[in-house]
Amino acid sequence: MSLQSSEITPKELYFNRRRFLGATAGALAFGALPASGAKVNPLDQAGPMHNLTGEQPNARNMVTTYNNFYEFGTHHEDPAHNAPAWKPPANWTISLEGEVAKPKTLDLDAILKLAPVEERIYRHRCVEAWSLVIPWVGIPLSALLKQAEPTGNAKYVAFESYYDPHQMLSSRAAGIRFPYVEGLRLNEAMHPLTLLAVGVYGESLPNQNGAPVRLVVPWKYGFKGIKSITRIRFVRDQPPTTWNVKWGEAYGFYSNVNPNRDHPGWSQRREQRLGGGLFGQGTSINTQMFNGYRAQVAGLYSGMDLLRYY
Ligand SMILES: Nc1nc2c(c(=O)[nH]1)N[C@H]1C(S)=C(S)[C@@H](COP(=O)(O)O)O[C@H]1N2
Ligand SMILES: [Mo]
Repeated sequence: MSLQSSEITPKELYFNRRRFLGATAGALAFGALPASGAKVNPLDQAGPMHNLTGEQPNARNMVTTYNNFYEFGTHHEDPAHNAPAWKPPANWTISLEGEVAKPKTLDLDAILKLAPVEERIYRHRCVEAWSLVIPWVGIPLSALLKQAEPTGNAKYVAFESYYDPHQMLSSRAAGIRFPYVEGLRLNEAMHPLTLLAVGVYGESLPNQNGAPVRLVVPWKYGFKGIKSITRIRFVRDQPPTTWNVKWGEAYGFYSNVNPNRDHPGWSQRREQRLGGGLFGQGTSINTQMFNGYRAQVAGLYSGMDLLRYY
């Protein structure tokens, strides 16, 4: 299937410093090479931006200061205060393990060469019923997963975040188990909308948004978008996931955005789209099935009772 891009957003809608369509990428397209020895930032070569929402992205300031990253605090403002001091290991790698023909460990440079780096604007619907519109930069996760050549036994993909107890909260203080883990069914992980993000707003990910590399699954609640990934395992059985272990009735394995399946504590029918309004409190809007990506992803769940497999 191909991605339905509702439009290519005019660059002024996004940021006046969206360099790639203007300076850098244009120059590269016309054959001008960077000065010899200069390292080209793959983010500078991102192709045209695809807006998969038809909506205008939130202001950068909102997306980088209103976060969930329990390793750096349990309040929305905490990660922007605490995460910037964190020094991720210099040579970040992701290992591919488990039910694969070719287990391997790749560093970020290698990962960014696997597919053209893209910019995609997605809706981001947190399970807490707020939402944002975010311009990510990354590659399809499938490009990375294929490298390991998953065997026929690989039915699910399990992800693990980096965890350093000396620089991050304890599990006890955060109230969830660390390292943070997440999981997808293999065909969800291979879906072309599933993004391995390395940037946002045309720049590398700020620590609070999951530096240097995180998952974005736009038709699922935000907590499926595991941050600061170091390890990916292909497995036979549905893997444990952090929020499901914490409270299964509230946080299902699938966690597809579904206005018909309430959280035990609140309705999921509507969401607060943050950013607008007199005080930046946003506006209340209807939540869409699969967060508005029904046409692209409903086929993954045909025949499944989505109130049972929530
Ligand atoms: N490792 C880790 N990943 C995580 C979380 C977390 O606490 N730890 N929070 C999740 C939740 S609940 C959401 S809504 C998104 C938030 O991403 P953002 O801060 O970039 O908007 O990250 C998800 N990924
Ligand atoms: Mo969330």
